[in-house]
Amino acid sequence: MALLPILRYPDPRLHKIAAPVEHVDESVRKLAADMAETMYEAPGIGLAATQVDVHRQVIVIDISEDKSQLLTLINPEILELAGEQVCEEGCLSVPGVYEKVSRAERVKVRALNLRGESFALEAEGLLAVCIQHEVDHLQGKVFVEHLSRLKQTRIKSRLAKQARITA
Ligand code: GNR
Ligand code: NI
Repeated sequence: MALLPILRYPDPRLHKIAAPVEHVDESVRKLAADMAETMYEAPGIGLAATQVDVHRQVIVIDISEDKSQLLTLINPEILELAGEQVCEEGCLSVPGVYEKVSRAERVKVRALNLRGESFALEAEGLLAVCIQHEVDHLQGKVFVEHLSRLKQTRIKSRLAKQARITA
């Protein structure tokens, strides 16, 4: 296993669109394992391959307290969205920024697991938020793009300033 470096907003590579995985092979299982290790170490509750500069449709999620509920979604497809909730979101690619985002309350998603088998999952609450946040990443969208232009500009300048300080 290996820890992978996480891209930081506003890196343009965060806007690349991930390609579907054609075969769930050892390279995909290795990627998912490395992503899970990276997510747990961060720590975060989700990670999309886009964030580690791999533009393939792979997501890992674990919203449990004790790291016991690892979910891997390959080629996720959102089948249904229902209701609305507002959740304060953060992102490992936008460190230190937490903002309220409105999303669907419930989501039904179909994906492949690590054995290449198709499964469907219905989620609500935080898990539903996390799935939508990660699927956005695979489509090149960072959560701040749900915010006003003004907030996006402020966040960009704050992160650029931070990057100058830490450089
Ligand atoms: O760790 C994370 N926490 C989080 C909190 C609220 C809504 C979404 C998230 S996902 C985030 C990890 C991450 O950046 N995934 O892409
Ligand atoms: Ni994120």
